[in-house]
Amino acid sequence: MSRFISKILRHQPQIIGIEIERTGAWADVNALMEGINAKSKFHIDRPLLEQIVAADGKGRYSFNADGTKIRANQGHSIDVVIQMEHRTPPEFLYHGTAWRFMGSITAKGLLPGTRQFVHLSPDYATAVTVGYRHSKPEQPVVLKIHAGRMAADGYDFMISDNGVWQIAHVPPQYIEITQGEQTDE
Ligand code: HQG
Repeated sequence: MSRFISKILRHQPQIIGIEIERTGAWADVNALMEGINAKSKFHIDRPLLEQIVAADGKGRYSFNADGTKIRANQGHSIDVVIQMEHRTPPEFLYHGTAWRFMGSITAKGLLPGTRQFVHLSPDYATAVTVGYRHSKPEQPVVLKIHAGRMAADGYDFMISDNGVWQIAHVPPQYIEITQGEQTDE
């Protein structure tokens, strides 16, 4: 159910016949629930939706102040504008991916693909989990991003409300391929 909601709020609201506001990426909560109930195999009510939002391990969703609207905090492919904090990053951020993408990544750097931004993880372990989504059953490759150097060179980093770092592009010269286990120290 959470995956389905994420698909609706980030990528394809039209599959249940709802709209997402461009500014803020908000969807009307009642429209979302009615759309899901009318046009999918799922059944949802307000308590279940609140439970999904509260229980989400990555804080993927937020309600607005009066609880009438809901959004995904990051990860959109549809054209929305979410206010994100522009923040100086730590010296290193991480990106987990699959080895089969490395030829292209080495040549072009990290590109957002269908999403609005490249997503970077604050730590190695999170990047491993993200990388597995594309590399399974093989081990992912974890890239160490020289974020501090990028920031010093004028690159603009943002962080979503749920703590995912976002950037438009990471050029190849800031990307280091890590070998095996590594800690942040
Ligand atoms: C790769 C999940 C070829 C990139 C996660 C990635 C994340 C390139 C794939 C969030 C490339 C895009 C996003 C290039 C990048 N050539 N491939 N030049 N540049 N790629 O799923 O970062 O669970 O759109 O390495 O936790 O994997 O959905 O991005 O493998 O935060 O909330 O192109 O999705 O969050 O894949 O994951 P994705 P991602 P949720």
